[in-house]
Amino acid sequence: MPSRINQSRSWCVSARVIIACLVAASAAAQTARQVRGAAAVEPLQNEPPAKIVIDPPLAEPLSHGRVVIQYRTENLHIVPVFGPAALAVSPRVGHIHVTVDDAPWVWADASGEPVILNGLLPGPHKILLQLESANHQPLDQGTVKFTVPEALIAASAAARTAREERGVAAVQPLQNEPPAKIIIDPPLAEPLSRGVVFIQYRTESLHIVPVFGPAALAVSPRIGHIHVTVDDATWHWADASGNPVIINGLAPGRRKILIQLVNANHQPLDPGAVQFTVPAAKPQPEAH
Ligand SMILES: [Cu+2]
Repeated sequence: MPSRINQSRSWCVSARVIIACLVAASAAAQTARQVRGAAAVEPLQNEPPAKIVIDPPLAEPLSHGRVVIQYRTENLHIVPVFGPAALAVSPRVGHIHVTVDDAPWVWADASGEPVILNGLLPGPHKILLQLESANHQPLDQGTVKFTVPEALIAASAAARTAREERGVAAVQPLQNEPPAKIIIDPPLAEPLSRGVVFIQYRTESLHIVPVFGPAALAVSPRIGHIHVTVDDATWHWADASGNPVIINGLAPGRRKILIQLVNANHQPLDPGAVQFTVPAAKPQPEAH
């Protein structure tokens, strides 16, 4: 059946043209490997070095005093997996450490979501994002500097309508939901003895989800996230990962961490606080 053969030949030719066009079009774009890193089957030693690429804070939220920093990683997957055994995992996994204004302490974030901070005082600020291996070894880092505007914060706070402040009214099914609650455990004893604050929590009648804004108030089941404040600071960071709160490097002494359950539009639903003592560093045994 020669006509069939001709048909399939001409199909092949046009398919080749299409493929050629597709290749040409995507040549400008990055390959999947360039963006996603090594495939999971490749040995770790073949992976190029891990990198972090950080954007400046989003301009519009910053004008309201809200700091939203997007970042992406190369050759490392952000995963909430920790410890020396995870160093052998391929593709490479890790997380970030966030430092605000040269503080001696950091918090760990393994969500891969943007870093969000609220309540920083007007003026210049500096956020350091360190890319860490699963065992907390630094791999790469970057700093963003920005200024929280003064006049705009006051202006926007005064100009807020009730609707902006409260968001849209919740729909009927949501009203039938029992109040959202947060249950916070004391910091785990073993990490705390090493100065690492590891706080687990769970929520009731609210799902922790990285979805924000007034429209999300109408979502049922109720969604929200947490705001974490250290030692009565003016500012807090937002966490919508549902992972434990991990802070390292706090100075020894009595500490207070506020973990506030908030709705998707950042209004408080249930405040939670843990108080604990960071022990003084144990003297290191002398090396012989
Ligand atoms: Cu929030």
